Amino acid sequence: YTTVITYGTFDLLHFGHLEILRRAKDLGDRLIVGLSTDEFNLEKGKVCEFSYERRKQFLESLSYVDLVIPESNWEQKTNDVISNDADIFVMGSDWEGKFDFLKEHCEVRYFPRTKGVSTTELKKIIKKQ
Ligand code: C2G
Repeated sequence: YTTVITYGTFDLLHFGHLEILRRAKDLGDRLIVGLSTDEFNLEKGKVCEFSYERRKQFLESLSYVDLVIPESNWEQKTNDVISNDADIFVMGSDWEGKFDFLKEHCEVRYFPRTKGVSTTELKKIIKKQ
């Protein structure tokens, strides 16, 4: 029974998000997503279009996602991995190497980002309408 965990803001959910969630789920039986809270997003310098509850609703509607937990700081990943018995930690390649400290607790995998889509780009398109 393999548990996979990943983290993100997942604002304006798009196929780049779907791709990494699909690939993460494909590695195991259960996928947990640490979803950045609105407050933590401010710390990350991100302003979301959708609230935490809305973004959580979107993720929970996906067959790939089994559990959504709040991500409220940079320090919680090790405890999350341990307390959820996560076997594999997954992030997109823009984070390559940044979470290798988790390797003493679980496998760490970075997947290539999906080209041609980003929340930032989507916002630009929407704002032009
Ligand atoms: N992603 C991707 N391809 C894209 C866009 C995003 O593979 N075109 C991946 C990112 O690499 C990340 C995940 O989708 O693994 C979520 O992306 P964001 O919501 O932008 O997450 P981010 O703000 O990078 O937050 O503690 C980790 C942070 O919470 C990650």
